[in-house]
Amino acid sequence: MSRTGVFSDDHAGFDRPARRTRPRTKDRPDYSSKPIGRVMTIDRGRYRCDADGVRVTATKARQLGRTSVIVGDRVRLDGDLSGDDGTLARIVDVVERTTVLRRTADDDDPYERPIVANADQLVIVTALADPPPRMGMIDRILVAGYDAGIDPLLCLTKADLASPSDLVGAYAPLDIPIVVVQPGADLTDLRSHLQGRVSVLIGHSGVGKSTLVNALIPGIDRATGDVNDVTGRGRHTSTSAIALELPPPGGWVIDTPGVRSFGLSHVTPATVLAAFGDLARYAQGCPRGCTHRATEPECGLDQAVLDGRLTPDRLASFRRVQVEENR
Ligand SMILES: Nc1nc2c(ncn2[C@@H]2O[C@H](COP(=O)(O)OP(=O)(O)OP(=O)(O)O)[C@@H](O)[C@H]2O)c(=O)[nH]1
Ligand SMILES: [Mg+2]
Ligand SMILES: [Zn+2]
Repeated sequence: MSRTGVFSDDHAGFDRPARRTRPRTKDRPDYSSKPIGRVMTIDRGRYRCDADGVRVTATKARQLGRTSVIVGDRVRLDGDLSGDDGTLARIVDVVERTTVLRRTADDDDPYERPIVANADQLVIVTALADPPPRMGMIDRILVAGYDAGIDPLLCLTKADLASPSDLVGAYAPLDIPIVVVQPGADLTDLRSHLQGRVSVLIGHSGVGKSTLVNALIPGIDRATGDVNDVTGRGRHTSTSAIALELPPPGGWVIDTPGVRSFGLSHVTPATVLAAFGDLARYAQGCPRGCTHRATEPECGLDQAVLDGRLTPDRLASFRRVQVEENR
């Protein structure tokens, strides 16, 4: 077919009347009265759900097609909800998500990977040593949280191995809650932050996410793993995300597998700047359209460093996570 032929075909398509879509209620049944469960974990196409305290295993109904169902989703359940051994319920609908935490494999990866749904708190778990803390990682997870509209909480573990003062100092300007823990620590402060909320724990392998969950939920017995002496990294002990209910006064924590990287190709520069709340005010003096990159001659952020209002570390940390617009 000639080139012009292709073009005229396209135009013919343009003039075709839009396919009529029938109202949704006629397309499929109304499931709004079906009970709601929360997806706790997913294993080989089986969705383990909590339905009012009953543990129900479900499959995804065929009519949901490619609709994704992820840990933390609230789903309408149909079929056998007894939770008895060998019974299977069906997920017939997914309740609109309040939040979705996403990451990409790296900053060039076009595919967003939703991690969890409906979390309202993002607990950035960082070990003070073994594995050593990486501010770049903390910053990236922070940005993803702001992008998703999830409140951050910085949880510094292994305070028995190193002092938290440097990291606490570095993040103090951001005004986010910080809790410091170590084996046998009093968890009252952490518990009060988790109470009544759905919190997702994110961090490198080996930082102690599952150890924390075990301390918070008596008898839960999540597997924990050693940190490799040679690489200084965890061994990716947890392999899938799981949502677990906290004892009274309640709330949920979602333990996730350790992440190696946290790509942000789905995030815009404005979101990144908003995540660095203390920097936004220095950027008010920037020329119009300033990208705030190191190559901008008159960026207000560089000026703030020169004036001593902003530390070079903090600016460097912001520039590390800067992403291209509309990538
Ligand atoms: N010294 C010390 N060790 C800790 C602390 N918290 C956890 N650990 C140890 O760190 C290792 C890794 O802990 P995990 O809880 O398995 O880490 P994780 O973040 O769940 O790791 P992944 O599941 O691989 O992502 C285990 O050997 C824990 O006993 C702490 O506060 N101090
Ligand atoms: Mg774990
Ligand atoms: Zn600027």
